[in-house]
Formats: sequence, structure tokens, C-alpha cells
Amino acid sequence: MPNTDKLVVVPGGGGFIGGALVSSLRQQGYKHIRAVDIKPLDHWYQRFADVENLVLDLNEKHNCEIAARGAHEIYNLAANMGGMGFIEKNKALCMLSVLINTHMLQAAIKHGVSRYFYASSACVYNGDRQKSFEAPSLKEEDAYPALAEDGYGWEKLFSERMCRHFREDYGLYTRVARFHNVYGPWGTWFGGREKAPAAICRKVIEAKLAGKHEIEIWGTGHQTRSFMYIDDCLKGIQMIMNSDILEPINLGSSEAVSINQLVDMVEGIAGIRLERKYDLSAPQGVNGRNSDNTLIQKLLHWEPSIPLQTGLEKTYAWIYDQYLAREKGAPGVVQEFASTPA
Ligand code: GKE
Repeated sequence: MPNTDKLVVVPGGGGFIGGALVSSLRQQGYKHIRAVDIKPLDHWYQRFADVENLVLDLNEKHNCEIAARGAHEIYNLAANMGGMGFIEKNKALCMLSVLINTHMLQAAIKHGVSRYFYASSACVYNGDRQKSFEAPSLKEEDAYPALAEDGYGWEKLFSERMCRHFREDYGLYTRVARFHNVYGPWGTWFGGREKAPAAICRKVIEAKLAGKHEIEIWGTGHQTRSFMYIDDCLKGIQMIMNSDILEPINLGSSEAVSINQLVDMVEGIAGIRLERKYDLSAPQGVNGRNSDNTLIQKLLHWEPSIPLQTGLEKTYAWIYDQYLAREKGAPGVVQEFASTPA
């Protein structure tokens, strides 16, 4: 049974996954939650009045110490990140997230934190193993020999290893999951950081509402990915945190689709068919990627299983509402009208 009386800290609590985790912890009865984010409060994706909400720049060591003080558990979800359109053009910024994890780990040691979770990414995997469009399934061992995604992926790989060495050298209880493309309501859906599921939903909605039956797709549409619905992600985070799994482990869906199939599904939900324009100069990342879930199945007897169709229906409906609200003059950033005070 989790100890719901002790303080849980969520760096990145103003973002998509962090905000969803805070929401879930509240629902589970956690009484002391501290959410920390660099964004001003009115830009947080979800925000709750009964949570201690701190606006701090966690690149700075002293702020990490403020964040970690008194914490029993830390779920570190703070990073500069986004979809391919963002990480390909912001490599230095993505690599600077190393400051956040470094300082959070040091602060965790200083304040005697009991458990530390680090959110890594499928971007750590060797690029040579992702050249096929046939959705190659990536096993945990495929991260080495290392040829991670340039910038964001290398930072994640380095930070994974730092978690390992803080565990080995300083005895800090660390757990690491490699997320595979997480999506769902409250996720970024415009502005440049959005990933494919939200971007395609938005573009289909735009086309439908404008009566312009065209959609622009980055690449050939043959790229393959698996997409994990946020509820599976949240469940997996806590299962991994409370497990004996010492090495980084995949946390992703194994239901791979091509981007064209993703567009088919969203068009089906919207009840529309669009003419596809392929932008071959747009950021594309790897050709194919899927999560090999052999290890998580073996160790946790569980894997993310929410069907893409189910998750997309919910995500589409949420983005549709957000889109209409924005059209009606709601503030120009999603977070301002997405806040849900308790
Ligand atoms: N973002 C976006 N927007 N992607 C599009 C679009 C669009 O309008 N149209 C087609 N795509 C294609 C991209 O070119 C890419 O090939 C694929 O969809 C997936 O793009 P993505 O969702 O932005 O991100 P990736 O899966 O390539 O990479 C992400 O991987 C995650 C881990 O699995 C990273 O950006 C990280 O967010 C994360 O580590």
C-alpha cells in the first residue's frame, strides 16, 4: 500500500504528464503533493488548489533544494521537450535539461529522499535500429552501443546513467522508464511542441471546421510509431517506481501504426476524408519505432494496453473543445484555459 501521508514532489508538475500525475495522485488520496514548474502558474496544464504549487527554475541547484525539501518521493518529469518539430530545432536547449536532473539528484541525496523516478525516452535508442519503416521493436538492450537521437536522446541516455550511478555510489533508490510517445487530453496540441497524435487531431479539426479538405503530413506518412495513452503512462510510472526494476525499462504501447494509419483513424473519428499533402522537408525523426514489451510483461505482468482508437477518440474530443474555445477568444495558450483548480 502506498504511503499517502508522505510528501510527493513532481518536478514538471505544470506540464502534460506531470500535471496528469498530480491529478492522479490526488485521486489516490495523497495528501501532501508539491508540484514544481518553471512556467507561470496560469500556464500550467492542470493546477489544483489543494496542492503546493511552486514556480521554480529547476535548472538552478538552489531551486532543486527548495523543491526536494522534506520529500519522500520525487517523480522527475521536468524537461525541455516536445515532438520532432521541437527537438530537432532545439538540441542545445534539450541537452540543458541535464542540469535539472543533475541538480534534482543532488538535492534528493541532500534531503534524504527515499525514492526517485526519472522519465527517460525512446529517443535513447540506437538510430541504426530504427531505419526500417516496419516498426522495429526496441528492446532495452538496443540502446547500446549508443547512437541516441542527437541532442534530446543523448541527454536522456546520460541522465539515465547518472541515475544508475547515484543508486550504485550513493544508495539513492532510482527507477527509470523509457516513455514511448505519450498522448492524451491536456497534452500540447499547438505551438510547435506538439507530437503527431495531437498535431494530426488539430489539423483534421482545422480542415473540418474550415471546410478545406486538405491535410499536411510531415514525411511520407510511412514512418511508424507506437503511441501510449496518458492513463497507461501514469499507471506504468507508479508500477515502475514501486518495483524492483533497477535498469531503464520501456514504458510504451506495442500497437505500432504508420503515420498514414494514424491519419486514417483520426479522419474516421472526425467523419471526414482529406487530401494528403506530404512535406518531405519537415522533421521526421526515425523511420520506425515500436516498444518491445517483453521485459515489462515479464517483470510487472502488465503492459500499456489502451487501444489507440480509444485514446484518440478521447484526445480528439478534448482538442476539438479546446479548439472551439480558442476560436471564441479564449487566451492564446492552451494552459490558461486548461487549468482545473480543485
Ligand atoms: N509532430 C508532428 N506534427 N509530427 C508529424 C506531423 C505533424 O504535423 N505529421 C507527421 N508527423 C510525423 C513526424 O515527422 C514523425 O515522423 C512522426 O510523425 C512522429 O513525430 P512526433 O510525434 O513529433 O515525435 P517522434 O515519435 O518522432 O519523437 C518523439 O519521441 C518521443 C519518444 O517516443 C520525440 O519528439 C519525443 O517527444 C519523445 O522522446
